[in-house]
Amino acid sequence: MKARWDIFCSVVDNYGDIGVTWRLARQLVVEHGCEVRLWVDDLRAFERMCPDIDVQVSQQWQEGVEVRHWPTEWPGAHSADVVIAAFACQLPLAYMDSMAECDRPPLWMNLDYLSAEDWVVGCHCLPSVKFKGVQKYFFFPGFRPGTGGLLREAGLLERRQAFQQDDAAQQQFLQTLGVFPAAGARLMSLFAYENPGLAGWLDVLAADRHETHLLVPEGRILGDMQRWLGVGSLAAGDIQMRGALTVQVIAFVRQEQYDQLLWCCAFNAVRGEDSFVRAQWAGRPLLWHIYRQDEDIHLDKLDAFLALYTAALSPSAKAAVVALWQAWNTQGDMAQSWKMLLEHWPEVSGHAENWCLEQGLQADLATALVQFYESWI
Ligand code: TRH
Repeated sequence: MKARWDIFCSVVDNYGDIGVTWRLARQLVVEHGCEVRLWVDDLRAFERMCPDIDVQVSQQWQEGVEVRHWPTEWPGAHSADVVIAAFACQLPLAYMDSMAECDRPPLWMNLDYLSAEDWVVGCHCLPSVKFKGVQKYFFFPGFRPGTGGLLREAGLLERRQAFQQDDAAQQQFLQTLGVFPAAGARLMSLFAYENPGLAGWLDVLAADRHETHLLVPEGRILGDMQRWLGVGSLAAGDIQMRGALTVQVIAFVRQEQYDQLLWCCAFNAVRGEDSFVRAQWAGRPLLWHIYRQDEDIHLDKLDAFLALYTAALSPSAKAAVVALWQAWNTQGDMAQSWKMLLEHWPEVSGHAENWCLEQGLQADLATALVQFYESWI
């Protein structure tokens, strides 16, 4: 019999919560034959990356996943065999009661935030709290052996490599977005939170000898972009040119298309958690705008990832990557650090592919979850 999984997603803000759980839910269905219900409290955030979502209905099927609206007033449902609370969201009390009433209580896990910090390995799969005898476990994604790994669909890297070797497919895809980069222009994408460091970076891109075509999906960075461009508003379809820099605002695309967008670009600025991972699977140099946390604890996470990511780089290339990422996240000098990065472009590009392939050797997160369940029953 197919194992039944319930995944609970409370959208705190932005798109990472739903981005991760939607990706996981699909993969469990398609690759592991699981029966998955995805409970989401905010279908509008979901609709942005999956426009097929009907925000008016409480139950619908999307790509084999049963999508259930999770309203404030719990509609009632029996416990599944595996229950995932994403990012420490609080399950409805009545649902937890139904977990405890099962003859065979479910495997209950908290799917945690992604971090490269050392302590993650020691905490992965440890028991957490109990509710009426039902044990909850921590499940940590991560970059090192001994963690839950990263979400990666089967064949993803092969599909990505084939696409990157197929110029016509890339051009065709870009055309569907209304993107026609000039021959030889460096295509880049920008997905970030508000960031005062943007102006310094754009200054240096505009003054560069080399042309850059910067694709900006609609979102939180547009205010800073408007200020730098000196325009009153920006919307999908707008194109602005300043020196060697072309800025093009594009609509927020479907989640699958966002992958293709990253694959087309020579450099991707990403943020949060899911786009950060997808940019790594793109095998291209990237810049991470980390999600800000109280007391700057996000900076420890940034350092931990940088230490791991840059370990195989030469000291000067490492310094360039670290300087750029630190500048982007702590309002440092983007112009200077971008120039440093350009000086190490071939090494940093080669490294992005190597890092991706190396990470691709680990079991992916969905498989790791299924294996954990199978060893638990
Ligand atoms: O949107 P994010 O900043 O999300 C989060 C949340 O803030 C969350 O609360 C926090 O915990 C987490 O970051 C660390 O960034 P993220 O994680 O990259 O999620 C964005 C999702 O949106 C991802 O699945 C990719 C998708 N996406 C599209 O589908 N189309 C697009 O055009 C773009 C730009 C993104």
